[in-house]
This record gives sequence, structure tokens and C-alpha cells, in this order.
Amino acid sequence: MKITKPTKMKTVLVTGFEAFGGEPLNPSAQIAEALDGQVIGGRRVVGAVLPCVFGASVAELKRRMKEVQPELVICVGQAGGRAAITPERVAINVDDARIADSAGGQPVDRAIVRGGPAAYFSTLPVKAMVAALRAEGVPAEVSQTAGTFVCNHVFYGLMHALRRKRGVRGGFIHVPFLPGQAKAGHASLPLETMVAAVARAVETALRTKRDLRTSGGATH
Ligand code: PCA
Repeated sequence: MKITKPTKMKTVLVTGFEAFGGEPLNPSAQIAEALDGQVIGGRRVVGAVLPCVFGASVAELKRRMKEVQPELVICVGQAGGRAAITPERVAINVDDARIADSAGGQPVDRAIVRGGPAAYFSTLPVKAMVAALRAEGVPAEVSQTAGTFVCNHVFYGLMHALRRKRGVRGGFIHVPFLPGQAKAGHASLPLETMVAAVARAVETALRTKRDLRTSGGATH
């Protein structure tokens, strides 16, 4: 009798961030925790929460990538004030913090990787993800900037780490506040909607090798 070892299920890494900036919670951490252990598109999702700290966040991301060996990495962060789920198109090589991170660090106009490229594009099918979410009635749009705080920092660090890893794709999605967080006038989305949206984004990324070419760029 021939005994074959069961093949290990492929994995997807989804990260969120701890709460920051005086907020009691961060929807991205709750999304990562909710998706941890789920199976999407035949892959096991590992959810992890990163510190909202320049440097340490990327170190923790790389540690988890080494451990999990994912074929897809989607980092998620909170963008308070946004009204939609926003896959990010591009990470830029600069840290420029308006507020201190959770360890008191506040870099200004500092390269993330000295001598690194000015920017990296997401290797996620951002337009296909937006289309899939909109088809389900979830507000979504491609974002042209992930800012210059810890989210952009992690996004750039991720894409820099993946630059020579053929076959492993990655990118970043910003999500709005939760209803309990949103101050007057700020948009929000319920947690269930955001968890389902990121799950749909993972599923869409896994089955879409070539992004859609729908128009949808900003006019300014
Ligand atoms: N949002 C911040 C950092 C952590 C988070 O969830 C940002 O947009 O940079």
C-alpha cells in the first residue's frame, strides 16, 4: 500500500492593526481575528495583529510571513473618515507621521527603505476586488494613496519583501470606522460587512490572476 502524506493546505495571511490614536479599538484587528482559521477558496486564513509602530510592524509582518509561508498577503488598516472599503493601489517610500505611533515614534520625511524604489504597486487585483464588493452592494473604491503613516509603511515593507518572491501576491486594504467609533459626520460600516468584504477580497484575489481594466481613476 502506498501511503501519501496529506498535503498541507495553502495559506493566506490577513493582518490588522492594534488600536491607535486614542481609539479604543481598530476594526482591522477585529477583521483579522474573525478571519483567522477560516477556509476561503481552499486556503486556510491566518489572521494576525500588528503593532501600530514604525519598524516593529514590518518586523512582525515578516516574522509571520516566514512562519505561515502564505501565497497571498492582505494587510488591512483603519482609515477613519473613509466611507468605503478601499484597496490601495500604491505604497510610497516615505514615512511622514502627523501623530506619534504607539511607541512614540514620529518620523518626518524619512525613507522607509533607503535607496529603495519611490513606490511599489499592489499586486492584488484591486479593480476586480472593488467590482466584486460593489456587486454585493458594499461601498468600495480603489484608493490612490495609503497615506504616509504606519499603514503605508507596512504596505511598502510588504511589497519590498515580496519583490523577489515569485508567485506570492500582496497588498493593502483600508477600511472605515466601526459604527461605535465614528464621530458625528463620519461614515462607518458594521463589522460583519467588513469581515465579509475582506473575505470576498481574498476570494477574488485568489481566483483573479489578471485584474479587470475598468475605468475608475480619480480625475484630480
Ligand atoms: N491605520 C493607520 C495605521 C494603523 C491603522 O489601522 C494608517 O492608516 O496608517
